[in-house]
Amino acid sequence: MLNDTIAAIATPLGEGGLAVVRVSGPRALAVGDQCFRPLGRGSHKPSAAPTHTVQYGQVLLGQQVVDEVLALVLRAPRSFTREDTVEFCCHGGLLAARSALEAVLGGGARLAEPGEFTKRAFLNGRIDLAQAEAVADVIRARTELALAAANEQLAGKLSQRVRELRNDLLHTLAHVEAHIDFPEEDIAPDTRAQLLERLERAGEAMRRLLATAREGQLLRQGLRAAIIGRPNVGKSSLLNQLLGHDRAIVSPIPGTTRDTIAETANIRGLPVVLIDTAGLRDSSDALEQEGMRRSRATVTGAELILHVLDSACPFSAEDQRYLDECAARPRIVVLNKCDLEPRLELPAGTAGPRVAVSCRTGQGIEALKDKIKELAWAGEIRAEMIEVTINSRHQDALRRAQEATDRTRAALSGDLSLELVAVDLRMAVDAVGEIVGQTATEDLLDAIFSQFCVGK
Ligand SMILES: Nc1nc2c(ncn2[C@@H]2O[C@H](COP(=O)(O)OP(=O)(O)O)[C@@H](O)[C@H]2O)c(=O)[nH]1
Ligand SMILES: [Mg+2]
Repeated sequence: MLNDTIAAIATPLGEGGLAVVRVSGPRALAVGDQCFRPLGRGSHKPSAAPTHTVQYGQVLLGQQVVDEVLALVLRAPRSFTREDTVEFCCHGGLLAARSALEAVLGGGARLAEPGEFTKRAFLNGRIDLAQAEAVADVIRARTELALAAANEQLAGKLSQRVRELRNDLLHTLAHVEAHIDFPEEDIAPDTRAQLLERLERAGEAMRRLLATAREGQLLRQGLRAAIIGRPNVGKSSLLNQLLGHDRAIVSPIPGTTRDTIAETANIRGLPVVLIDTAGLRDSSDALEQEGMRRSRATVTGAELILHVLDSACPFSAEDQRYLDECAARPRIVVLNKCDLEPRLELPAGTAGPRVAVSCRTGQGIEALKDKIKELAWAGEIRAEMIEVTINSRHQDALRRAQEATDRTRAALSGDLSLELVAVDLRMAVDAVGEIVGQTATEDLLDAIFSQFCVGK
């Protein structure tokens, strides 16, 4: 598969300043030669260009000039894919990039699948699987903290810990297997104790890695926070305030927001997916009923509830219903419209922290952000906390490794046959290896790389 040459547009489709057409594979330079005409003194065809140089010229589709470009030439193995690579820096806009891509495909390249450049970087040993996933995390990062975590993983912080763990398990496995090969030599009690101690250490390393799953999920998927409350209390206004721009329609007419709106806000570096709901009140209007059905589903799936109340209105039975509905959920009671004369009296014993805000003046919004951050992430966020943050795939692999390690320990201390011990230990080694791709099936690779964009 790796002996063909792939190509794709690596930039988003649409009008823009520049678009990049990327070509990688053993024939990349030859393909480049076919469709690139160097212009001016000192410019060369890709095959004649030194590595890591930029050549100025034109892309030709047949005899037709389709764009004036800069061609970046990177020779194997000093490229992202470790293959010969040519990148054409075209004018932005759909047609120029598409025509350049067509020229490249006409020259003998084939259209790349999603994530195929990164997959080649992995298959050619430039990065491991956890680092390849980090490439996608970098692209998708929505806050600076999420980006910092992705960059740590790309730099290999997680990979290093996983490799140490796997080596430790392998070492133990080698020991056990050596004894299987010489069954007449019984395993000495102190050797057995040493092996158990090693396994204990490995189990501890797994626990420490698994403990980062929540942060990993938070940084990658964001915290889902539903904004609820009766009509006209200022839910849409609060969404706009927390986003820092107007997204939802704010209006004095109750029932304006009929659909749920979800937008990611950057709150103290954490991505928080804010969901403005259409209200949970009863209505005979079909559209509103559908809106309400979705609201209920949203509220059920949210990890945090922001219950907005109008502090300028007396407490009502409807407010009570909302309070009851989310009594047992992590919740912040947001007392909005604090710029007006206060008329609200909350019932005694209302659970959850309270923050008084005004979406009109912005008062209290920063305090609300602090409270949201506090509930999402206990304590200060320090750099070393985001060095390693595993994703759900890593979590699944580590859990299997942990179970297998626990079984190994039980078997070893219970004097079971060493063959059985070895089987479980091998499972643990393989599960840990999946994280960095040392044990990876074609299905697993497909599942990971198909989530990438084309051209990456
Ligand atoms: N005085 C005052 N009015 C507000 C405040 N927040 C929202 N409003 C007004 O309350 C009305 C309803 O707001 P909206 O955000 O649409 O409420 P929703 O129905 O809960 O989404 C609008 O007229 C807003 O301008 C506030 O903090 N102070
Ligand atoms: Mg609204």
